Amino acid sequence: MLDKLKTIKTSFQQDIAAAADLEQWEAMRVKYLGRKSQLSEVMSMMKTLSAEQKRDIGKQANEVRLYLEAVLEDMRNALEAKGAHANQIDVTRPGVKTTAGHLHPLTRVEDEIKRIFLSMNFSVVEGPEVETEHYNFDALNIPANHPAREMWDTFWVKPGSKTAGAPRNLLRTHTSPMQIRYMEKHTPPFQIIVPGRVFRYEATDASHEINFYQMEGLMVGPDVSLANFKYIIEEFFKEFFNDPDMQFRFRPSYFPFVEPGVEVDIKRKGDSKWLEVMGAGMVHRNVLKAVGYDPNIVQGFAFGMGTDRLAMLKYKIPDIRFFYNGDLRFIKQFKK
Ligand code: YSA
Repeated sequence: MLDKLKTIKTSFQQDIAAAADLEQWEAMRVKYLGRKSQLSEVMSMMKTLSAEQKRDIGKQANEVRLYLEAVLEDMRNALEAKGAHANQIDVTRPGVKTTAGHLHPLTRVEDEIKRIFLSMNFSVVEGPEVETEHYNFDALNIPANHPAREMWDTFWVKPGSKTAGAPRNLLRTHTSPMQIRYMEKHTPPFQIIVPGRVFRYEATDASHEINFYQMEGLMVGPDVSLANFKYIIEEFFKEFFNDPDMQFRFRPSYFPFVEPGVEVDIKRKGDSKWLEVMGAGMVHRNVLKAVGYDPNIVQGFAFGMGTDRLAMLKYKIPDIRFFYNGDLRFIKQFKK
């Protein structure tokens, strides 16, 4: 037992030199003075000894205990004085530069579009990404089996109900369904834009994604005309591309929910060819009637543009897939 007491003391002396903070100090205290320590083992064996041995070994064991306690106490005071708490901040160390995140280029472009339309008194509204067939197609004057449905390759959502005739759901193929949802609940005059994510079941390439963003616009009121549309949209693009002298071309086009329908092309300073930037038109009489408006009293224009395509033009990005592949080397270029 005397040998054991000696070993405890030697091993303590070696160990204690390594205690650099209060956490390690506590581990040391438990190891040498805790209930399961070797010293406590020696103490509990005392009762097996004769009275004489007890006196002798008991005295030595007590001395070792007092020694351990004294050294530990000194050590603790020293560590506390140094402020060496395990979690303590060392204020003398040099600071670490924090890296702040930043907005994705598509978010920046969407924000910029919103800013311009808000300045023209438009409101921003949003709608669901999972839509019903009714809002995405039927209410927009695109009944089932209409060939125009081919314009929007669709991701259908598995039906939750097997009931025949239950409404079918889909991932919205454009932001136009929000025109209907908004008109059903509001009375003209109003002007809104609808930013949002849309989905199409089509092959991807440098200018096509299956998931991309659109910005819808709708203005309805008495005497709203195509001339109003032309003015607003020209103001918008001039500001968006910061090019007051850009040229515009309005070509006839077809969308079932407008009549007439137009396609807008722009040519900016330095562009060698016309760039197609949006589909638009005067809201079709059938659509106005379906939401309970009288088309002889109110008219409206609507438009839809691809946010990704505008971002590509603004920042000269050759491939839409860069926006989505999560490569930080690309994204970090858009830090302001
Ligand atoms: C037309 C008339 C209105 O009164 C209102 C809205 C519209 C737009 C219509 N809802 C629509 O979706 N037309 S579109 O199929 O031609 O798409 C509009 C824009 O989305 C395109 O001009 C293009 O910029 C973008 N787009 C279409 N498919 C895309 C895409 N962007 C990326 N990937 C795709 N796969």
